[in-house]
Amino acid sequence: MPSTTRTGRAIVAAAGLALAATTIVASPATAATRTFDDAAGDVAHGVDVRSVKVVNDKNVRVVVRHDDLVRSFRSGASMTVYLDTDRSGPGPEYGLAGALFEGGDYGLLPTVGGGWKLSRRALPLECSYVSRIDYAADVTRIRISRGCLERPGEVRVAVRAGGEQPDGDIVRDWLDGRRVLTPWVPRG
Ligand SMILES: [Ca+2]
Ligand SMILES: [Ca+2]
Repeated sequence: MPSTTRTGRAIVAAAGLALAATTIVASPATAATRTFDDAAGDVAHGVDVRSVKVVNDKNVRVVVRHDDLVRSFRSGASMTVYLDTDRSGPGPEYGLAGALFEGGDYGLLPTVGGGWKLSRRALPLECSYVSRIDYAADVTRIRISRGCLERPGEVRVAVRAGGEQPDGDIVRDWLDGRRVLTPWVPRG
């Protein structure tokens, strides 16, 4: 019967779409959201990056999941989220750098010299941004108003987390690899 055939095709097509979405995007929500996974346990420190979600919408939001964040400064945990907002300029244009222990400071800084070095001095950015740490969920949530970033279209990020082990060794965990930027995330 024709109606059965149509239904069958529709189901096959839907299954194919669902499979493709699962393969390419870990958490499909809107076109403006992408999630990127990183290896678990590649550094022996709670700051270990597990995944990074980028939301390019009303604000630019970056949600980083870690293995285990703790309040104590002894973790030495820190993170820099580099933001590439302009294809025509080399490397990322901004970096949000901060400590991931309780009471730690953070700041959004422009990059200098080809993208990976942060300016020592913050520009007087007349915009709002915030970085919040959830120690129970082991998540860092960053929200940056578009005005801070000269109202970009698409954006992409690179993430570097670091920490100090009890013996004093410093470890680093880049999302994917050193200075590796994610694919571009379109404006939603
Ligand atoms: Ca990792
Ligand atoms: Ca750039």
